[in-house]
Amino acid sequence: LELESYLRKALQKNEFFLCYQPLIDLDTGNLYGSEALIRWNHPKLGLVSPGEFIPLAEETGLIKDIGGWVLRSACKQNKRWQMLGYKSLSISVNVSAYQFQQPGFLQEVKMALELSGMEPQYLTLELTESTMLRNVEHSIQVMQSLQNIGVKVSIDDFGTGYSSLSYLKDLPINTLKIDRSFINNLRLNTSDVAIVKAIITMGHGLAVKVVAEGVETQEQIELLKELKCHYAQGFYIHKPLMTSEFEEGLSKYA
Ligand code: G
Ligand code: G
Ligand code: NA
Ligand code: MN
Repeated sequence: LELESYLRKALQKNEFFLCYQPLIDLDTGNLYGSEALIRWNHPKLGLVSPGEFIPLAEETGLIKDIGGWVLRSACKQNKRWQMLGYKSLSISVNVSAYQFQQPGFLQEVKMALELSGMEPQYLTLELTESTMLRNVEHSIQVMQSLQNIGVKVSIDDFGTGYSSLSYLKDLPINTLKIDRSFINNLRLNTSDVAIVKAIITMGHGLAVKVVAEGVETQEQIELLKELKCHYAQGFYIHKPLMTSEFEEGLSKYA
């Protein structure tokens, strides 16, 4: 209850900020973009993990405002980086179920794009399988509308939800993001190799991009390259970075 009352005030008190975790293109080694990850710095509690407060924000409906803030902030920041010269830098934003199912969600996305001036093709929205499966018909409609305005849609934590492959062909998506549980222990001679290989092959067949998250070793990178995975993200490449750290990194990729 205390956490909830703190959370209610966090936006107006400016206690949230975003970190950015780089995604690299495995083919070229170039920076593709980043995933925006929310952080909450409370004066008494210190850093509270999103794993703790996002579920609470969902239960209380606060996620609507918080999620809107994340969208607008992430688009604004990415546009700034583009204007520094990194013209094709992309940004991924996590969208939670409650936020995604709101009637005004599409409008909120359009608003974030307008306010930032960022072109839609540089924005990817990450949805989990459980988010989409809450209401498949409605989800497909919203995802289609997003694609109609040029925004990309990614399935986050792919492989951990109710992974029925039957709906995959009907979902308007651009990217599959393989859950880090399959990547963390990925090395030669594990069954994870078979699973990851199958997901990547499926991605190529469906003409969607595949991202591996949770990459923690060079061996994993090599394997993912061999398997023709498009993009990678993980602690081995970079941990989530503060805005200033990300910007310093940018100059090295120039
Ligand atoms: O960054 P970290 O590993 O602590 O994130 C924990 C969880 O919080 C992850 O599942 C991540 O997807 C989620 N998360 C991080 N930032 C956001 C955000 O801006 N919105 C939503 N809905 N979830 C987020
Ligand atoms: O649920 P989602 O995939 O959005 O979670 C993203 C979170 O995963 C980030 O908050 C980040 O802290 C965490 N993460 C990113 N890279 C790695 C990694 O290489 N290993 C582990 N264990 N976690 C990671
Ligand atoms: Na994510
Ligand atoms: Mn994920």
